[in-house]
Amino acid sequence: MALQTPRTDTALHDETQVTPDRLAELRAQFPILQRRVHGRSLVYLDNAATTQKPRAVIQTLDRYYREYNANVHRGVHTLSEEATAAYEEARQRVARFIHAPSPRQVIFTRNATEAINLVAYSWGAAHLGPEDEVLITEMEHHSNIVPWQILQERLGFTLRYVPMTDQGTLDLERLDELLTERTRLFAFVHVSNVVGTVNPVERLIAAARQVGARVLVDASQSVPHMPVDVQALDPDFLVFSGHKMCGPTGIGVLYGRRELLEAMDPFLGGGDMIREVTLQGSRWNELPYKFEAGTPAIAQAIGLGAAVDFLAQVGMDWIWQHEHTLTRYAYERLAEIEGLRILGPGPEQRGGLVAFTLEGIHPHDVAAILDREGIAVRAGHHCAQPIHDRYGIAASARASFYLYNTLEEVDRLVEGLEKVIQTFAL
Ligand code: C6P
Repeated sequence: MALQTPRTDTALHDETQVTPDRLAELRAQFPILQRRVHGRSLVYLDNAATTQKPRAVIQTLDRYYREYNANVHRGVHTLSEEATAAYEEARQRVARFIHAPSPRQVIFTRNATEAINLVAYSWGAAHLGPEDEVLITEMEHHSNIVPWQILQERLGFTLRYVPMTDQGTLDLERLDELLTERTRLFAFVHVSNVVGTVNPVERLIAAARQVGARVLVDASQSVPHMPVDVQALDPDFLVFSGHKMCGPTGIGVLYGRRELLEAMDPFLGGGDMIREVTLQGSRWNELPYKFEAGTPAIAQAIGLGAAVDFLAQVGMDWIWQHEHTLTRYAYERLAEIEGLRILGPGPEQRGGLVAFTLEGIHPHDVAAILDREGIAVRAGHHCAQPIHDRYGIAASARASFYLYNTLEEVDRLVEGLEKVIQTFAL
């Protein structure tokens, strides 16, 4: 298991016991969970796509717009100073949350996708040529495939893939052969958004280091769900999205090793990322501003700061443990359903999600019928077509959990799936 030493410093609740009281108290902080959909109480199981927002985050956004909405780093007036202070404080909160050595190493982007593109264009374009290789895996989300394919067209490097086993884990036996002295970058997903596999991130980073390759970790499905310590892991780059961890949409994070970020050229040009502009040329601002051109997502960053505080208070160990309980239960109950095939490894090797197919029933039909029961799951290829190709299928249905989900909701899912099967048996 790729979990690191559990953090206790910020966890106010260190009990890992998932009690009904504790859950009810947490659920009460998410107003949307009171909603009814098609006359049924909402069962929200699409958390890998995006999570719901607690009152603390909603109120933070509301307060920003009501009380101190202004542009940052530009004005000397009170509102601008307050907005700047809150924006920079959010960066510090995020840095603390992932144990970054300095907030300067936390670059705010729009999302994980933009963070990967930033690395591709700012680092990749300067370091990759026809002799080089970039290694990714068959298990990646499109956002960690397509930027490298686009860049490959331009720069002519070789893009290689670590294959996936039938069990939905990485074929680590192939690693020695795939990581060579030509590999400049190994970019891989920490937790898969389809098969749920928790990859052995320490081992993968150590293997990359042996051949001198840089490492990018796509932590979109890990940072929201488990303690992640970037100093303990020590990747060169690590990315994630705010909206998958109780934060607003439109805000993501690139964490980077300082000397690499210092040496990289900007990704986008414009206001705020410069120290000086003349008609002859420009000089870049210091970190992190060099990578934050234009007016940033101010409210969203401040909202993300509130989200990481909320998660730290709940306790990342507790969240991981709770999701594991739900996943193990879901895995067992779903495995009882005839014709249902779960993609990926057993519950001990996976994060809080289960993607599956139902024999003879299209995943979109599964999701549409579940929706009539008030249950939100995702259907499709989940922006990971190569994984589905690997299994010879076009799509799957996926239930993904978060800190507010309950065992009763897993039961509702199973009942819903029984209805789906009955509908198609008619
Ligand atoms: N996966 C899902 O339903 P963005 O869109 O940039 O916030 O996140 C991209 C991304 C990158 N890596 C992984 C492992 C992901 O799961 C995602 C987003 C969502 O599975 C939306 S497609």
